[in-house]
Formats: sequence, C-alpha cells, structure tokens
Amino acid sequence: MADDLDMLRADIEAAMAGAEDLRALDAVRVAALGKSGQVTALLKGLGALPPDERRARGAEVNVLKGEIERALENRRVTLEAFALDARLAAERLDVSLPPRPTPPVGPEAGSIHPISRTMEELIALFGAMGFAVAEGPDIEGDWHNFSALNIPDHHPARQDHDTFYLTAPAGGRRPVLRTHTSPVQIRTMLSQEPPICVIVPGRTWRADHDATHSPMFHQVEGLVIGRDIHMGHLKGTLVDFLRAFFGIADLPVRFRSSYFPFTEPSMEVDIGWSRKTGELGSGGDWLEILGSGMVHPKVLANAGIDPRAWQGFAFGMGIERITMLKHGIPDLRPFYEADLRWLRHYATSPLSPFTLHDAS
Ligand code: 2NL
Repeated sequence: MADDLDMLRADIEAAMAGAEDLRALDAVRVAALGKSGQVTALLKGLGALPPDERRARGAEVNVLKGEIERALENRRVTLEAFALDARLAAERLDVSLPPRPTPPVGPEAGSIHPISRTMEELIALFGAMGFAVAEGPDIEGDWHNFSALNIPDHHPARQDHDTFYLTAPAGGRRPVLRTHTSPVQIRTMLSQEPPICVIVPGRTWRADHDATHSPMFHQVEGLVIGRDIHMGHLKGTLVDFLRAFFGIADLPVRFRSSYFPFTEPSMEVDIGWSRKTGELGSGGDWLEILGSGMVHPKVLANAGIDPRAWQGFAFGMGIERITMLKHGIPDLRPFYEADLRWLRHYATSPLSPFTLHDAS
C-alpha cells in the first residue's frame, strides 16, 4: 500500500488509541470518515486521477477505509466496557449498611393513594370470591378496544373527540389509548381456555376534562365465563361485592335494564342512598354505580370462545367514582394533583394494608 496511506493509517490508529471516551472516539471518526474527513477527501480526490491509477488507488483507499471502520468499532466496544465498569464502580451500593434507626412514620413515610387502596380492596374482595387479576397494555389496537366488543364502526365512542388516537404506523391503523379495560378481557379469552374468572383493574383514557371527568382515569371490569354461568351468579357476585366494599351489610341494590353493545341482556346497578345527605345505605334514593350484563355471544365468538358451549357475565365500574362515594370525596381533580394536604387526609398507611377483616 502507498506510503502516504500507511502513514495516515498510523496517525488515525494513534488517535484512536488516544481516545479515552466515546466522544473523543467520535471526533476521530469524523476527522477520518466524516464529510470533510481525511479518508473522505482521498476518496473524493480519486476522480481527478487517470483511470488506471484511479482503480488501483481506489482499491487501496477502500481497504484503508474498511480497516479504520473495523478499528473504530473495536475501540468503541472497549470504551463502552470501560464506561460500564466505571459506572458499576461509582454506583456501588453498600447493601450491608444498617437501616435508619427509626423508620419514618406518618405521611413522610409515603402513603397509599386512594386509587391504589381501592385497587387493593378490589383485588382482596374479588380474590376471596375466586377472581384472578389480569393486566394488559394501555396502548391498544382498534380491534381489541372496539371491534371485538361488538362496538360498530360508526359508534360515537370511536370518534376523535372521545378517543385518544396515536399516529398510525406506515400502512397500519391508528393505535388508541384504551378507553376501557375490556380489551384485556378479550386478550384473556383469546389466550386462556374457559372457565375464566378475572378482574381487570387499570388505567383508561378518554378525551374528556371537567369537574367530574379526567382524560386519564381508572376502571375495574370483571369477567366470568363458564358452562352454565347465569344472571343469578352476576347478581349474587355484585350484591356481595357492593355490600362488602361499602361496608354496609344491608345496602339496597337494584338492577335496572340497560344497553351495552358487548352484553345482552345488560343491566345498570344502583345502590340506595340519600340524595340530601349523600349518605349510602338508606334515604330512599338510587345512585347508579356500575354496568353489567351477560357477555354478548358475538363477543365470545370474536374472542375465540364457542357461545353454544360457554356463557358468562361481565361488569365494569369507575374506580375514582366508587372511591369518592365510599370516602365522601367531593371532587375528582385532586386525585391527580399530588397535593400533600389532600393526601394526608385521604391516603392510607402502607403499614396497614387492606385485609378481609376490614370488610365486615
Ligand atoms: C360501565 C359498564 C361494563 C362490561 C363493562 C365487558 C367486557 C367484555 C365483554 C362484555 Cl370483554 N362486557 N365489560 C360489561 C358491562 C358493563 O361497564 O359503566 N363501566 C364503567
């Protein structure tokens, strides 16, 4: 190889060896192979040579270029390993240090947000009735969030002003932020053989923002599929749950016929309260608390379950809403404001987790 190329290679290799970190190495790369780099200049200069010389010289310069690229890559791997070793040494934790003498108590210890608390309660109460917990992604496809649930293409829930849509990938459909937790039940039915008995607590999203709506909120849905699950199971499960959750053994519960695209028949469920005092359990007024129904045969079929062999019930409710009712919280907005004064009042201690004893 021509002497000038050997010299250039020696120079560049020396510079690489001298590069102590990834930034310095990148500067070496740019000086050699960048737009106005030394090797790039040689390649550009080839055009000025007579054809014979150009071919021989071109081959040599390209060999040099390849060697430099490989050497840069080797040095990069070495420097990355150095950087990782340095981080591991600098970020070492002494796990043998003794704990602080007094564990923090009170709100400074951190506390359980009422949403998390209600989720714990739901998991404990439904867990005692045999329900497992299922989870799934917040970003969903249109099919899992809408079509599988028998929600037609023209349904208002699909409109842009109700649903957060993400940018579509090339040639694909727009992903959505799930507007309910139902897509997780669809995923559960697709991936598990019945019988199925799950609740799905989780975050949900709708383009709605006022005193009683937040663009991000929480729901819990439940799904029970068996050979002969009927409305008696639905009714017993929900009455028992509501009485245990609100801690009122004789809480009045009323089932009122309704409509959802994914259940047939569908029922809304009301509990007794007093409109005047806001007190639950008596007062002669009714308050809507959740939606429910027998899973629509089309939804079972969409999720790969034979509706002639299996049937079941489903329900859904808002976690903020049942939390506000249970604790007399008047306003939705502070749930997401991380205001310590509000949390000191409504959050609970991590040292006293919910147990079934709390649901008398
Ligand atoms: C409400 C009503 C409801 C469901 C949710 C459901 C899910 C599947 C199949 C059938 Cl995969 N149903 N979920 C059923 C009835 C009511 O929610 O008011 N939620 C806040």
